[in-house]
Amino acid sequence: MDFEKLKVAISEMDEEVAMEMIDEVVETKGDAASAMAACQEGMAVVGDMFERGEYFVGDLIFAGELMGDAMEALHPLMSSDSAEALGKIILCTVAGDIHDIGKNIVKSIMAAGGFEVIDLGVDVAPEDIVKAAKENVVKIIGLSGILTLAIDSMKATVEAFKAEGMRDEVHIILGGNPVTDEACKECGADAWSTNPQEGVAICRDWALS
Ligand code: B12
Repeated sequence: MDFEKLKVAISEMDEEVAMEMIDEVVETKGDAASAMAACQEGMAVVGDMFERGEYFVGDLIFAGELMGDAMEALHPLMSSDSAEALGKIILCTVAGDIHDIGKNIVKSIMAAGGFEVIDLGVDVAPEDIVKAAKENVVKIIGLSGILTLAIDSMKATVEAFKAEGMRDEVHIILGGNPVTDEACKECGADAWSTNPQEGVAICRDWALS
C-alpha cells in the first residue's frame, strides 16, 4: 500500500480515494497503524493549509469527518481479544477544546491494550473529571487537548485534583499536539506523549505497578 498516496488523499480531502484505500487495508487486514499515521500526517497538512489561509473552517469540518470515518473503519483492526484486563482509565478532551479525533484514536488503542476506557467526551470541565474519577474509582487520567489554550485547562485539571486532596491517588497523562515536556512540567502532570502507543505503555506500567 502506498501510504504517501493516502496522506495526500486525506490532505486534499479526496474522500473517494482515501476511503477506498482504508477499505483495502481493512479487507486485507493490512497495516492499520501505518494507515492511521498516514491519515494523521494528512490532517497535519490540512492544518497547515488552514493556517496559510488556503483552507477554511468548512474544510476543517469536512477533513475531521473524513478522518473520523477512516478511524471508525480501522477500529476493528485495532481490537484484540487477548489483551489483559488493566482496569479503568478516564479519557477526555479538556475544557474549551472540542477536537476529539486524536482522543478517539487513543481510546481505541487503550481499549485494544486492555483498558476499560471511560470517555467523558470533549470540553470537559476540571471538576467533572475529578467527580468522574471519584465516582468510578479511577486511578489513571488521560487528558487530550489540541488547542494551545488546552494547556491551561490541563493545568486547571491537575489543580482540581490537588484541591480535592486526590493528586497523590491518580496518575495523569497529557496528550495532543501542543503538549511538550515543558508544558507537562508546568501543568504538574505525571507524563505526556503525542504517541498513543507510548501513552498506552506508560499507563500499562502504572496499572501494573
Ligand atoms: C480537524 C480539525 C478541526 C475540527 C475538529 C473535529 C473533531 N471532531 O475533532 C473542527 C472543524 C471542529 C475544528 C475546530 C477548530 N479548530 Co481545529 N483543527 C483540526 C485539524 C485540521 C486536525 C486535528 C486532528 O484531528 N488531528 C489528527 C489527530 C489524530 O492528531 P492529534 O489530535 O494530535 O492526536 C494524536 C496525538 O496528539 C495523540 N494524542 C491526542 N490526545 C491524546 C491523549 C493522550 C492521553 C495521549 C497519550 C495521546 C494523545 O494521539 C493522537 C493519535 O496519534 C488541526 C490541525 C492539526 N495540525 O492538528 C486544526 C487545529 C487544531 N484547529 C485549530 C483551530 C484554530 C480551530 C478553531 C478555533 C477554528 C475556528 N476558527 O473556529 C476551532 C476550535 C474549536 C474548539 N473550541 O475546540 C488550530 C489550533 C491553533 C492553536 N494553536 O490553538 C489548528 C492547529 C489548525 C491551525 N494550524 O491553525 N478543528
